[in-house]
Amino acid sequence: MDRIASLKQAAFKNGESDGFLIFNQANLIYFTGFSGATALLIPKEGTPTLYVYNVNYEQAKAEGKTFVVALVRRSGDLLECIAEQVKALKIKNLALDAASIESWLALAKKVRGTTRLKVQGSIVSALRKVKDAQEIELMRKAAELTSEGMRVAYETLAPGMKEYEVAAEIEYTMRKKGSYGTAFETIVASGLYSAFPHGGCSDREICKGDLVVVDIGATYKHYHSDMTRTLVVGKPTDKQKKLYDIVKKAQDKSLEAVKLNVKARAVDAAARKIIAEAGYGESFVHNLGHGVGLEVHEPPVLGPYSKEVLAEGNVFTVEPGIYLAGYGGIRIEDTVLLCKDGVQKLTNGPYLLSKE
Ligand SMILES: [Mn+2]
Repeated sequence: MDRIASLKQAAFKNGESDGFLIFNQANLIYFTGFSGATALLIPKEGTPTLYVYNVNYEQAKAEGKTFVVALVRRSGDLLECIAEQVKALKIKNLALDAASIESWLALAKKVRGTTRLKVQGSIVSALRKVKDAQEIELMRKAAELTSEGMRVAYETLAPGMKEYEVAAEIEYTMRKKGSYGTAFETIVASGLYSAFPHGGCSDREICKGDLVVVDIGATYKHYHSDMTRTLVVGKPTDKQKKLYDIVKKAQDKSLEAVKLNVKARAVDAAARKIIAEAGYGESFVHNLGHGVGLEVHEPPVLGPYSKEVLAEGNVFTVEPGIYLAGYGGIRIEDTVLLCKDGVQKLTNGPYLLSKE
């Protein structure tokens, strides 16, 4: 079933809504495959309307063949165009995936007396959590490119290099092999900066003995991926080895816990238990993982407070870490796919603490 048909089934089946308005950029790409649209109106019956500005109009007509393409001449006209169409189609209950407060109030005013608005973003989010075959293929490709980048990170890292030089080699390779861009700003965080989960990438020179957290992601046709490895430039100390083994074991145990219909928080707990038992519970300062897809962070969340249940077709990260301020940090992350018969790693690469 195509994605719009799935949305219609989920949103309109009980008669609560008879139209769905999509504003969120990733959701627009999900339903249209096109990144230049501003809004999409999906009525219960008939052809959806794609709203685009002049700058993207010709491309939308070329790429959005299954939609009515409506030209919006000025930004102030968008809600007016939508309101007219909503009234023409006699939509009584319009669901929205998201809207700014200003847009919501303005649209509500324009359709007052004819149409009620309600937020139903979770319907789209539930669809997007379960990747279809086409999405999985694109995500495999994105993950493959990311793994290539990580291979280059291992090859390149050496004392005396600046963090940004390593990032440049990684990004060059991913791009050269077909990546459309990076899923987020590349992290090459060395020394004390490795203790900051979002340590970034600076002009710092990498020193012998440093822990270096490399967190990267390629994109492929709008799909993201996410992978982290940590290594020591030079010979690791006993403490570095010990911390690495704890994090690796936490990842292994949580991956063992990933199964169909398992609570996401149970998977988080499997990793957290290993780290806590080793005495570093307070130093695992983030969730175990997050969904990946058209966005690098999307549902399902794998954390202690998550209410999600994992299902076939979910793609998410498994990324335990230990961060010790004033010392350094270690994180290991892979993007994985939950299949009928178990979990599959989409990102692939060795788990080596050092090249020595
Ligand atoms: Mn991540």
